[in-house]
Amino acid sequence: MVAAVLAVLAATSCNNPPKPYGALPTQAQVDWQRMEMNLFIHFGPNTFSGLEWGEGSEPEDLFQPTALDCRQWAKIARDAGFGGVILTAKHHDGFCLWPNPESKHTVAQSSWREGKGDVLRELSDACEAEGVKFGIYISPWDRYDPTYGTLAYNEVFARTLQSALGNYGPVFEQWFDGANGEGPNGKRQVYDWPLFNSTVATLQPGAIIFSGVGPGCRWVGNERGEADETNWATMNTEGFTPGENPPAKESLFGGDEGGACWVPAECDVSIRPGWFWRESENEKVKDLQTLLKLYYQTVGRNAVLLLNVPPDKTGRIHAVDSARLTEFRAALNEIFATDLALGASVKAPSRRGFPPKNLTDGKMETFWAAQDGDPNPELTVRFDTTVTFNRIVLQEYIPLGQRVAQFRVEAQDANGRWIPIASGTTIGNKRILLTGDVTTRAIRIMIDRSLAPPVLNGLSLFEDNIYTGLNG
Ligand code: FUL
Repeated sequence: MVAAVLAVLAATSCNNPPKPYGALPTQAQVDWQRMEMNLFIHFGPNTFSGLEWGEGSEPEDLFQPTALDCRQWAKIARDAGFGGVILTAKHHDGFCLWPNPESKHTVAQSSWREGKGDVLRELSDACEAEGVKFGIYISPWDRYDPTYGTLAYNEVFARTLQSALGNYGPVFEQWFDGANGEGPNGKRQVYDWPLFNSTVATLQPGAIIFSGVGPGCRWVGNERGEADETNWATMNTEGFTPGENPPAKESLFGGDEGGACWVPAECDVSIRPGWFWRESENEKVKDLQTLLKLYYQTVGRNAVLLLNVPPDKTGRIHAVDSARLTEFRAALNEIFATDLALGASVKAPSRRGFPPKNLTDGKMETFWAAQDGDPNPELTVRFDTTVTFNRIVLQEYIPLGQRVAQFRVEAQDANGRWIPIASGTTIGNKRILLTGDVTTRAIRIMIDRSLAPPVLNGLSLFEDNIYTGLNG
């Protein structure tokens, strides 16, 4: 006990801790961002019809997975390093993958397992067994529900949320799709977002709510798996609503500097051309180089990657996709196996009782903080021997807010001269800079602009011999 208290004091060594700056994350948002990657599962009648957007008129019997295996999905997610799985419990066609008492268009009306099947149950059990988190996508747009386009639908939808969020254990993320077309009677719906969000918050207070404006995390504004190089977790959401009245594309892509709310970006992208499985796309599963590129331009740019890997008609993830994820994990393990900066000596003239060596100790909860009022702090890292690297990873201690707006990195050559090797704008939870091979005994980081004294908790260097692209 005493040892634990001493360890915490040593970790923060805080007689004078830095003050938080601006909008701040909740603990759930910090935990969510540090998960880095989640698996998206698009599964439902479209898996069997080949459509991307089902019409709502599909017979319930169309849904006939022959060997549903949610345990396989959860295991694949865990083995590939995805912290959570998010399932399309109801897509735009309205078909519910659980027996939702609010609807007559669900697994309960299907002959599949004689109406006794429940994919949400199987997946939540599987996630618990495999140690990954369980998340739910529910489309507000519904092309089946007869009340769609009337006030009554908002109540039906809130009760649908209750049924999905109230009966299957903890949910780490609730995904609200922004698509909003016409219902079966040709009408559109004005959604009651305050009702929907408060329903989620009441039933699952820890759940991160995804939508075009959060409040938990925001859509990045594209479906190609890319966040902007300048990416703030903060955004001004006032006056905007999900779907219909979105913030500007640039705000979704890169956040707003000094924005009033903490709504980090999530990048949803499919491993295949479509969101749902199709035989014809088995040959078009993204290759390893593309997956690595996605990783660098999402996780490496202060965002979370939500990679869609849709199961096939059997209800299992196809061998092509699972093999690709195995390759992806092996590559990431290899690239990030050896942190060449781990334990390196760091000097920073500017500090406030938080030693700069906290940057290279490999821990998330220890940090270096620049002195108040120091606009351009500088850090110098020296290595015992020459190191060769081509990836620089910087991390801000986000529980205290996001601050850094511009920085440069230089390396010392054999003659002692400092040579520019990289520059960037925002850092946030994680920024990975891609460089050519750099061989040196020292680097320095100059922070040229920061909204408040910088607080960094990570500086790592790696040598990636697998990804051949330059974009990151
Ligand atoms: C979009 C939907 O229309 C697509 O079908 C898919 O679910 C994607 C993740 O979101 O808005």
